[in-house]
Order: sequence, then C-alpha cells, then structure tokens
Amino acid sequence: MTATGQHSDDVVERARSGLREAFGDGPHEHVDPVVALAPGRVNLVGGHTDYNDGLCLPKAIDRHVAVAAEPREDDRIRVYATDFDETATFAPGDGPTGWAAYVAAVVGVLREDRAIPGANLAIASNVPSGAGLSSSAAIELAVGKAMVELSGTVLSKTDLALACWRAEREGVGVECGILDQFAVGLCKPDTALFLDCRTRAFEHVPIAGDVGILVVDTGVSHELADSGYNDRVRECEAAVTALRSATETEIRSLRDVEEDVLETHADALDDVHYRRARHVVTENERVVSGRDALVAGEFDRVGAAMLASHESLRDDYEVSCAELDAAVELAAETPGVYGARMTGGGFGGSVVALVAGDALERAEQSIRAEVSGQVGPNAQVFACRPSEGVRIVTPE
Ligand code: GAF
Repeated sequence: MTATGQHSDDVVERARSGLREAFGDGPHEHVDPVVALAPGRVNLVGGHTDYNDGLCLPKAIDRHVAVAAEPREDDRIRVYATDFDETATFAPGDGPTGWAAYVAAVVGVLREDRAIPGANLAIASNVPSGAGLSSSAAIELAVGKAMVELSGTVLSKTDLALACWRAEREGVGVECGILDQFAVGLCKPDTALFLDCRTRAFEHVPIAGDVGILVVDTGVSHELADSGYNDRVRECEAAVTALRSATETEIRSLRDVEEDVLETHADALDDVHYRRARHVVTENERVVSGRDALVAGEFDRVGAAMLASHESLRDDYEVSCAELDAAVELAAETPGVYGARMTGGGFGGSVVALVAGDALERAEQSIRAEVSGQVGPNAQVFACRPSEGVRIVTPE
C-alpha cells in the first residue's frame, strides 16, 4: 500500500521534498512535517445552485493538492509553491495577492478562533488549475487541515469547509457557494455527495453499479474572480427580488421557487433573469432525479440529467463556451458514455462524463484520439479513480 493509496503519491513526495529544499532542515529537524492531502472534484449535477441555497451532487477525484507544513518560531507564514517555484512570506494582517492570497485567507480565518502557529509550508498539486476541478478549494482545505493539525486543535470537516468557504469569499472576493469546499472536505470514495446548500445537510450516496468518471479538460482556463461568476450571483438576486414582489410571498432565494410559480410569474422578470431562474429551479430537480437514479443504478437516467443540465447551463445560464459544448458532444457520442456536462463555474474548464465501468478505457482512448481536433489544441482527457475528502497523510 502506498502512502495515499492513490496515484497522487508524487504530490505528497514533492510537497515533502519542496519543504526541505525551500526551508532547509527547519527548526525541528527531527520532526516529520505534517502533510495534508485534498482532492479535486467533479460535480455530476447541480451547477450554480449552491449560492442559490440549492442542491448539488459532487464527487472527489484522484487529483490532489498536498501541503507539507512545519511550525516556525515566529508568527509568519512562509509558503513555497513547488509548481511555480515561488515563495511568499506574510505576517498576520498582510494581504498577499495571487496564489498566496488563498493561503493567507485560510490562515486569517482560522486564526480568528484558534492559536495557529507561524509555519513553513510547501504546496504541490496535480489538480489542473483554472480547469473547473476545484484546485482553489483543494489548496484551501489542504492548507487549513495542515494548519489545524499543527495547532494541535480539532475542527470538524464541516467547520473546516465553512472556514475555507469564508476565506474564499472574504479573502479572495469570489461570491461562491459551499459546493467546492464541502466536496473537497467531505466526499468519500465510491459515493457521490448529495448536498443541500441551504441546510448544509449532506448524504453519501451509494452508486449501485460499475461506472467510471472521465474528465475532459478543455485547456481553456478560467479564473472565477475575473469571469462572469459574480454577475450570475447578482442576476439570481434580481430574479428573487422580482419574484418576491410578484408573488407577494417570502421568497428568500431561488430554492424557494417551484417551476409552476416561475412560469406563472414569468412576465414579472426580464428575459435574462427569467432564464437564470429557470436554470436554477430546473437544476435542483435534476439533482434529485440524478441522485435517485444513481442509487437505483439507472445510469441512463443520470446521464440524461447531466445532458439536460449542460443544455440549461449553456442556453439559460450562459456559462458554457464553444470548447465545453464540443467536449460534451464528443463525450456524448462515445460508446459507453451515459452523459456529460460542464463542471465548475464555466467560461472554460472541464467536462465530466459518466461512463460504464467496462467501457471506461476504450472511451478514454477514443476521446483522446479526437480531443485536440474537436475540442482544442490544449484539451486533455483522463479517467478518475475514487478518492476521499481532505485528510492527513501519515508517514509510512
Ligand atoms: C464554482 C464555485 F466555486 C462553486 O461555488 C459553484 O458555484 C460552481 O462554480 C458552479 O456550480 O466552482
């Protein structure tokens, strides 16, 4: 058995050796560093529902961020990003920019209610960044888990996910929902996570049968902070305001809106806000039917929910792009694929496909043969193995 049990052992090793290269033997030469490992995620159904108090159905993938950490004798954080060969240093209250902002934001939130020591950190990742696979949340959760461990305190997985969610919103300025941080924090292998973003209740959904996951990364990178993501948040709020006044009811978010109510009051909304609302309202229904179908082993039905989700994200929510649409089309016409959709914030990034287990290898090869011609020169496809949420890796 390897240290992680998965093919992310290389990131663990790179984080460990990066720590030594960047900071020498450190103040605690004979103490093993703490290493935290956090996965990326795909979302089977439930796009842009989370900040509308809605439902989603993510699954962790075996691409990971590893963070190796050791305490320092002062209160500064020094962090080495092995993938960029860059080091950032900050003290409490400093606001670094770029990738270091995620680290500083998490440490800042955790320091509000616990004694987080100064630390040297090294980060290594094989989650493609800007690919809609939650590389940011994986950094946040891995840093958070390692820092909590160094502090010798205890924090539940849910509270760690919430701390990281606040860090992304307040420290980085993305008005995201809880999907990514909960998926990275709470997923378990061989199940999907059915998450209610209003109550924050979740359920590990068993998958009744042999299916695999393929990711098609379009190679078109997106940054949520610079995309239309926050505009979509505003548009949903505008739809809620219009529906609240049209219905004269206490609608708090699009989660409170049934499809027939939306249709009855469609004229009260301008066309853009109506279509944004229609996506969210119907997407919540697709999550429920996708979850039920997964449990029943009715994978054609899961696939149909995924394809309908993609169409809705493309036409009503307008967060897809030509490369994502081409990747969904390519996957959907590949034998053995039940369904496919964009995953993540959109405007670039990746597509997730659900594939019959015995067809996975063939489907991967057949998509690989076509992907650069049909999707784009930097597009890639890879199969994902089951993975679990953030955890501490113990030395062998
Ligand atoms: C991004 C966000 F970070 C999530 O909160 C979620 O809204 C997702 O886009 C779309 O479902 O990953």
